Amino acid sequence: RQMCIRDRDMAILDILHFPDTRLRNVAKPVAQVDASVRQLIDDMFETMYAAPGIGLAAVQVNDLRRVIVVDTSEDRSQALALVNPEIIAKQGEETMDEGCLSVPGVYETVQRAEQIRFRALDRDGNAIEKDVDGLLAVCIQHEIDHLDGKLFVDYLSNLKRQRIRKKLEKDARQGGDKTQRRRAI
Ligand code: GNR
Ligand code: NI
Repeated sequence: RQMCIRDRDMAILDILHFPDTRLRNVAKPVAQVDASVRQLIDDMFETMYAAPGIGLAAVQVNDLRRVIVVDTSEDRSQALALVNPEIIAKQGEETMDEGCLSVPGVYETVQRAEQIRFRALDRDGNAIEKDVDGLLAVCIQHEIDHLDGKLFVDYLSNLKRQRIRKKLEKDARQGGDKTQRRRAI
């Protein structure tokens, strides 16, 4: 018999799609970065890279802990896991075309802060504080929004958001988004 305790393997988790009301849940702070949080982080990385995406928030996989993962590098070498992330300063404005794994196939322009300073715990439970800008700053703001039940489509007009909701409801009725269907054939 094997005597050591072994973590289970990583897993690709199901991502919730707008307008699923579970995406409106507000995540709760993590009290301790323990083995179960590290398992969640590993599963979220696998899910994000497989999607593929540049970020993922736990709320998107129906887990209500304040955990996000991001990697905005071309070669997927800049994995960053943040627990209880908080933006402590913002500067400037930037508009960028955004997409979201929970709103598949939709890309719209959103305005956010250009630079941010954030505080968080890393995968080892150590406190980190950092200044970032560009795509990484946009991505972290997008992910922290998810932890507060907010989606990028909330920044669009009611009319645009309603159109997107109808399109995704139709996609769901027809059995998943087009990318997944195409891949399955
Ligand atoms: O993969 C993603 N791409 C992206 C592009 C521009 C701005 C934000 C993002 S985040 C998104 C992944 C996602 O949905 N994270 O929550
Ligand atoms: Ni998203």
